[in-house]
Amino acid sequence: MTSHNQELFDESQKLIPGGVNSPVRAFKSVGGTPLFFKRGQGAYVWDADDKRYIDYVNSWGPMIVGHCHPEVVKAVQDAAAEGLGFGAPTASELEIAETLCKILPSLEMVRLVSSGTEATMTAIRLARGFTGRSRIIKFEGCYHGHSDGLLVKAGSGALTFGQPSSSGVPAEIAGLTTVLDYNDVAGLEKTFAEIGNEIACVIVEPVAGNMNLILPKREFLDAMRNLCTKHGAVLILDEVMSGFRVGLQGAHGHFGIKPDLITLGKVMGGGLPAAAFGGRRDIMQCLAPLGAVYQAGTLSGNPVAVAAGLTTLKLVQAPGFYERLTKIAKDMTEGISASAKKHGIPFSAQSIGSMFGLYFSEKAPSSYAEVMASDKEAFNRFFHAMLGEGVYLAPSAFEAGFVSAAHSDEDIAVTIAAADRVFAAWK
Ligand code: HOZ
Repeated sequence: MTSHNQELFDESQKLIPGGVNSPVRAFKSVGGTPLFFKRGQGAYVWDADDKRYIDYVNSWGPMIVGHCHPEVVKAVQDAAAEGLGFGAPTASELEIAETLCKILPSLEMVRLVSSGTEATMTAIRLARGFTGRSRIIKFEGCYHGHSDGLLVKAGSGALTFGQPSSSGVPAEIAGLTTVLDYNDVAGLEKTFAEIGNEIACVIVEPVAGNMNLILPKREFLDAMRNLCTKHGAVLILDEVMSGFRVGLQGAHGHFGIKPDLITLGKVMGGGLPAAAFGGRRDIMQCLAPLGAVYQAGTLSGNPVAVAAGLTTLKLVQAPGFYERLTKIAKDMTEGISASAKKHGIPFSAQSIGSMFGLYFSEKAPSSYAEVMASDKEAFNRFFHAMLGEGVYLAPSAFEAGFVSAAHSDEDIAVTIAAADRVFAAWK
């Protein structure tokens, strides 16, 4: 019998480039046919063939309370019944701004946008407007959305297809982006010593999740903070992925590092398109209509998206919420690692908060080069075998995974047992 996934993919490719609306969905690096999903509930998603999977992609991060949480769905329905959008201020925008600023003391002011790409793109423009400088620093393998100057040696889908620097980006723009190695303090110091007074900002994922999961070294975080302060550059922590994932206060709260600006998305939209950037008041006051740095959006602060985000942000503040997520992510990575060890397979895994990384290498990588040295073919084989077992992991060796509050202890045990069967048959 033909798979409905295959039929849908065949038809989609006739109308949609590559059959997908975002490249990383295309299964290009793992091979095979992308799954077309029709339903999600709690920890599970169902594909077009009605096969159920335990979901560790969680819409690439947002579904931290699980799919279709009844309170989130109700809030969305209630908001939709009042109006799908006004293109004018609403009380719920104020409420989510208050919520964000209360949870994250680094936010003195915040502006809502609709996607992580918008948030990072605007944060960079703001840093340039504030400093009057043009150059930016990013790190190889970090992904900050798809605006021109950030698609230079990027991670996520760009990395998946072996094209980390996009065609179509003018050399004049790419030339303003200096790319350094993640966790490389000496590289940072050297660059600041050479061109420190030209650097508008450093943008970084404080926990990198778009080249698999890479944890920051303490000295790397401190060096970025100190060098930006010393040279008058803006430190932008891109917490689109790690925000409300590593913990309630994101990676910067976890590590105790003070940003000048942060970017948020994913969880704060509860699955709908809402994102934000914010930080120091003196910088944020440069934004129009107060200042000369322009940014706008018809859908910014959309009431339905804000309702989903607000309700999700309420749910994640429940006592013990992050403790449990941290525990199940750790239980799972330790369980899968122990199984790989038992079967003599070079493998490692780690987690932080509700994010996890699985690597076909002896030890967890700490740089882009180490990620690239891991066994990608082994990951692809594992990915497909786990799909067969009813476990949906990100379809790329270069993405972090996510647990949600809907994953039960039983789901975690089932996943570890599935990995054990896969490794037992590995030869
Ligand atoms: N940041 C997400 C994955 N790393 C984006 C998902 C996408 O590119 O579709």
